[in-house]
Formats: sequence, structure tokens, C-alpha cells
Amino acid sequence: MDNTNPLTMAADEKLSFDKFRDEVLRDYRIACISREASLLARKEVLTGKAKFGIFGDGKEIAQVAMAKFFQPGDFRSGYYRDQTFHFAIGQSTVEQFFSQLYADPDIKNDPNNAGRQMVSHFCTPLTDEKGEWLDLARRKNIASDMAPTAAQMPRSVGLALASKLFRNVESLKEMKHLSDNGNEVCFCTIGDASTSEGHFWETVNAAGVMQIPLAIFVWDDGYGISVPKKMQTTKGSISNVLAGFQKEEDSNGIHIYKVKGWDYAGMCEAFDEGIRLARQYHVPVLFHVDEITQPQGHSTSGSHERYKSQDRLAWEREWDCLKKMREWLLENALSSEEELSDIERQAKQDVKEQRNLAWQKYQEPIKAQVTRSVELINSLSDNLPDQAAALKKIATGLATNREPLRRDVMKALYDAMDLAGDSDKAYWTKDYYNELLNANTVLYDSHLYNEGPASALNVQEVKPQFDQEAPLINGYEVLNRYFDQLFTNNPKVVAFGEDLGQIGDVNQGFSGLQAKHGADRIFDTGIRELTIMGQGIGLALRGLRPIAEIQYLDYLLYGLQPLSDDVSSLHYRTFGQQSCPLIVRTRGHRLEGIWHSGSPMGMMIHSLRGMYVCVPRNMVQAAGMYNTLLRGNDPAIVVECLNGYRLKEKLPSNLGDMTVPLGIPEVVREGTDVTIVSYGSVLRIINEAAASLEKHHQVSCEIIDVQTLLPFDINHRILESLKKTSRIVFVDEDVPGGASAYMFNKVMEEQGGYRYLDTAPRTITGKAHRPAYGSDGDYFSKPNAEQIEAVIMEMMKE
Ligand SMILES: Cc1ncc(C[n+]2csc(CCOP(=O)(O)OP(=O)(O)O)c2C)c(N)n1
Ligand SMILES: [Mg+2]
Repeated sequence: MDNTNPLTMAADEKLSFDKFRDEVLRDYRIACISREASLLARKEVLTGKAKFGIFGDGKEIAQVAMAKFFQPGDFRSGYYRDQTFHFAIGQSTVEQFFSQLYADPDIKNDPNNAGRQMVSHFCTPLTDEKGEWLDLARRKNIASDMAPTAAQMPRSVGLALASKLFRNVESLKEMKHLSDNGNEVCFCTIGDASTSEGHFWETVNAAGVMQIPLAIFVWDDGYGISVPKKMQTTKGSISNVLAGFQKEEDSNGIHIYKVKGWDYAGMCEAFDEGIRLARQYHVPVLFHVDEITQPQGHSTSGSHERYKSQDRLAWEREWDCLKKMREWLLENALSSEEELSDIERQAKQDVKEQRNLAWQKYQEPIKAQVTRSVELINSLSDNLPDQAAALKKIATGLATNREPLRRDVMKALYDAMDLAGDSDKAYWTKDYYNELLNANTVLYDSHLYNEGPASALNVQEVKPQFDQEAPLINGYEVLNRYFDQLFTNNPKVVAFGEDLGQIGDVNQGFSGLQAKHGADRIFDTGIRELTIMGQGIGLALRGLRPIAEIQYLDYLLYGLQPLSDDVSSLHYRTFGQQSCPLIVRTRGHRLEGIWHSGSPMGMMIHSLRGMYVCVPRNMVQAAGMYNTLLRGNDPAIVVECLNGYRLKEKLPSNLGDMTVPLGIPEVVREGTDVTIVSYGSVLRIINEAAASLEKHHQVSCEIIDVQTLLPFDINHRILESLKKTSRIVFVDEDVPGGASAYMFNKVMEEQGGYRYLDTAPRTITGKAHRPAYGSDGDYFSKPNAEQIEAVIMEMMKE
């Protein structure tokens, strides 16, 4: 095309200038709208319409700049300051932002959290209703925000690493809906003070080592609530102190940029270059966005005048990013005073309108409940003259409540029913109360796990089959053959952990498999349990099926925070819109010494509601559990028996197809006198005790392996056994009051087991201290066969 004609060139230039001007003004408009939203939202909290507010004022310009480079397929893993970014990429409206503020539980009004999270916590759906992954490569994706500082860091490793795998692994290349040749960047935001967390350092180091497309934006407003950065960061500057991570021509590392949070043009330039490097070459980048302000202070919980000096407050007013961008627009003749004032005025008005709309939508269903309840209670008062005055008072109280909540409605209905006692006049009131109870259960108590087709609970049992000639091999060899088949048949599975790649894990479950299936699918990691978990989370969110290893169960504590805060709450807090099908593989219960024999099952089941907790007693059972879990979308942890890898097991012929159903116990020995409920390694000791009791005392034990602690015996199989034996003992290796108390509670209270007891139920557990080293240390720290026999003999005499 001939474009040397000066007239055409001038027209082109004008066109591109107009386009540029429009884009810049659009950014300014969004920034103004976002600021107004922060100002008005704070007022809503202070006047009592909402409970808490935390906003992105002061960070607007940085975020409109950042949004320019966020493309379909990219992920953001950030924190609670990023509302402007979400407005700018079109992910959220101001109305939805206010719906969040009011905790509106209607997913249509708050599509991010259905009212379950505080304001400024965002997410986009990753799966459809059937649990199928959406077309993520063509969507702008937000990993659900969290409040714990730096909690967004670990998973950002996996979100970025996924791009590398999609680019490098041949069998993943056809999954076009999940990735476009690994061109996706993970945008990760964090506050200056939160970089003090170990999460930050582990993430930066892992990204530098692995060379993944991770772009970290540090919003540096100089404070973490009241604590200034000189008390948070060595040298008071995150970019200075990170200098050693700088990537050189012949090294790995990260690219570090320092920019100013009010300098729109400077940020656009740096972000453009940095994101390009990340996208194209998979190099991590970090933008230290300094000189950011907090016009309204940290949150609605306090005022920053308490801890910022007058000088600092004056500096923040002067260097407010909106003010600076305004000056820049005028200096560069991109706009006029009049036009900008117009934008600002319009922003105020828009935000007010959207606020009103959100409030109206939030109140509508509650008002309807109030109207119906008042009608019912009034009609009850007409029918119950003795209670009429008290009932009228309840109705009036509810009717005159200016900002009623759902709980006010429930309380009024309950109080009215209570006054009506057994009277059948209260039939409709009770009926309505129950209707609301059910509706509120859906709003507030649903989606902890997948409930539809993606639930692993739908997986039916396929028992292991054994050929006549089935070989007897070591437990680890069973797993090794299992993983080999799995990696051959399922391209989405990847596995990683300390010593898992080259040597095939410390117990050889993966021995030889890296050479066969490739170092992009089976690989070593640094010693960094926290980000190994995060790596798994991110890969799972992007549609892969990671098996992330914690080398020994005792080291789970290092990786527990993301599992508890992020993984376990994810499906619940997103109202089922995001799933994290991560499998954590680990080994524990019983070997040697304080840090290689732990069985902290109580800690796990209490902190990991939202995950499945599988406790196989052998490796065939473990393989069946992996098969089951891989058919669902929920996360799980599998605790293999540390002392089971060298025990002989028969090799099933259907390793790849057999499944162990979750929440279905297995009776491993039938008996009539006492039910012993347990799981994992200690079952072998219980078997010994049961054999001895039978032989020497003719006591017949029924042994039940629960197989999974979460879920626990969904069909109440244990109760059936208890009905027969009338005696029950719960045995495990956890501390007293740990998982044994959980099992006890499940059977006694939930299953109503107390009704079938002839003697007091018992628990036999490990000691309260950590297990001592050596065979005697084990014997006296963990349940032993003699102790189990003695307890059961005592029960038989009662
Ligand atoms: C693990 C954890 N500890 C403490 C808090 C309470 N808290 C919330 S925000 C915050 C300060 C964070 O400061 P910074 O990272 O600089 O982000 P900013 O709020 O300044 O943008 C603290 C201590 C928390 N949310 N999580
Ligand atoms: Mg800060």
C-alpha cells in the first residue's frame, strides 16, 4: 500500500492521536469513577449500611495502566486493592462492587462471591455448571481473591508455570481452550508490607529459578496498616533489596522495574516492555510501583491520621495519582479543564446511581420476606388472642426495621412460632420459616464441594481384580506401575516435588518415569513446600491435574496455609464458580523419630474442610483413590503409609480402572464382640491384636477401615457393625482428642451410635507428645498391640 502521500499520513496521524487521546481519557474516567466508588463506599460503612470497607483509592492510575496489558487468557492473582483494574478490564461494574459491599448473597448481583467475601474480592468463573473447564484462553481470568496478606503469591507460581507447560508439552498443545501456546501471563499484585511475608520470597525465588511468565506488581504506599516500610523491608525499598535477583544476559532471574504510581506514561512504558518479555520469553518481571498514596487510609477500621505525620499527609495530597494525571493531561494538551471537570462530575453521578441500584436490588428480596412475615404474624395474632399483644409487637418491630436483614426475619418468625407453641394456627408461619431456612442454607451453606457431575462422590467402586498368577510385589512397585499407566493415559496429569523427578521420589513411586514421560511432566522442585502447594493450585486452576508432593506428612505444616485458606475455601467462597482439583500426595503415620512419624490427622481434617482426606492402608488402595479423585474436580490429600512401601502386595490386573469410593468404609475383618474403627498404618497392629484376642480369649473383633476421613462413612456402615457388637473403640496414631475424637463424634452423635452401646466407647491414640526415635520410642509413643488387647479385654469385662 502506498502511504507516502502526505495527506494520508496526516490523516493517519490525526486518527492515531484521536485514538490515543480517547484511550487516555477513558482511563482517566475509569480512575475517577473508581475513586468516587471508594469515597462513597466508605460512607456506606460509616453510616452502617455495610460492615467493612477496604478500597483501591490511590492506586487507580497504576491499575488502569496495568489493565492495558492484560489480555484474554491471562490470569490475575492479587489482593484487595484492585477494584480499578477490574473496572478497567470490564470484569466488574460499580453496581456489582456495591453489591459486594452490602454482602448481597444473590449471585446475579454479586457474581464474584455471592456475598460470601468482603468488598474488593474478585473472581471469574473457571468451570461451567457441569464442572467442565471454560474457554479460559479467550477469557480474562481472575483467581479468587483472599484476605490473608501474600496468600495470592504461592498459587501465582502455578498459574504462570502452566503457560510453560502448555508451550512445552506436546500432548497439551491441542488443548486450545486452556492456552494459546503458553502466551498467558500471570499478573500478581501485592502490597509493599506484604512482601515481608515468606510467601513473597519463596515465590520470587521459584519464579527466578523456573523462568515462568509471572509479573509481580508491588503497590508501594509505604505502609502496612500503620507500620512503615522502613520497618518492613531491608533498605526500605523492595526493588533495591531484590537487586541480586536481576536477570543477566547469561543467567536466570527476574527483570526488575521501578516506576512511580502517579506517572501514567512512565508506567505504561515499563509495563509494556516487561509484560512483553514475560509473554514472549517466559521471564518473570517485578514492577516496584512506588510513591503510591492512600487518600482514605487503610480501611474503614481506622484513620491514618493516627500514624501518618502531617508532612506525609500533605505529600499524599500533593502526589495523588488522579491529580497528577490531570496535570499531565492538561500539560500535554490532551484535554481541557472543562472536559475533565465534566468527566469528574459525571463520575460522581454514575457512581451514585449504581450505588442506589445495588442497594435496591439487595433490599428487594428481604423487604418481600418482611412483608410476608409481618402478614403471617399479624394473622397469627388475630387467631391467638392470648398472645396477640406480644405477636403484634414482633410484627411491628420487624415492619419498622429500616434496614432489615435476613436474620431479623428469621428471628421474628421464630419468636412468633415460639409464642404460638403447639397451636396448629401457626402452620403457615412454620411452613414459611422452613422455606426460608432452606433458601438461606443454599445462600450461605452450599458449594463446599462440587455437588454435580464433577463430584468424586459419584464414582462407583470398581474392585481390584487379581489374576491367578498375580505377582506379589513391593508397595512402591505397585505405585510405580500405577503412575506409569496414569501418565500414559492422562495427558493432563503432572507430578512434582522434592526429589520426585530425577530419582523418582524418596520411595521410588516415580522411579524411571521422568525418563519415560518427560521432565516437563514429572519434575523436581526446590525445598519449598508452600510454593509446591501453590504451584499445584495454579496448575489446577488452569485445567491441569497436578499431583503435588509433600515429601513427609510432618512437613505439611509448611504448605498448610494455602491448602487451608485458598484450596479448601475456594469452591465455597466462589459459590462453586472455581474448582481446584489438586491432589496432594504425601506419606506419614509411622517410621522413625519426631519428624518422620507424624500423624496429625486432626490438624488436617479441621483445617481442610473443602478437601478430601484419604488414608489408604496400602498402595493398591492408594492407587484406587487416585483414580477416583482424578474423575472429580475437588481437591484432596492422600496420606500413603510411610512404612508400607516395602511390604508385599498383590498386583491387580485393573490398576488403571479400579476405584475406591470416598466415604465408604471397608470391613477388613468380620467379628461379633467389638467394633474397631481405624485407618492407615495402625491397622496392621490392630490385626495382630485381633488375632491374639481371638486365639487366646475367643474375643471376636470386627475391624473397619474408614478409608477416608473427609468424607466420613456417608452410609453409616459403622453403625451397622455397632448394632451387632454393642462395643466400639476408635484407634489411630494422632494425639488424644485428634482424629479419633472426630470419628467418635461422627459415630456417636451424627450416626446416633450411643443408642447401641453396652459398654463405654473408647479411643486409643498416640501420646500427646511427638513420637520418640527408635523401635522402643515408637512402641511407647504410638498405639501398640498389647495396649489394644488390654483395652478390649477391659471392655469385655464391663
Ligand atoms: C496473614 C495476615 N496478617 C495480617 C493481616 C491484617 N492485615 C490486613 S492488610 C494488612 C497490611 C497490608 O499492607 P500492604 O501489604 O502494604 O498492603 P496495603 O493494604 O498497604 O495496600 C494487614 C497487616 C492479614 N490480612 N493477613
Ligand atoms: Mg502498603
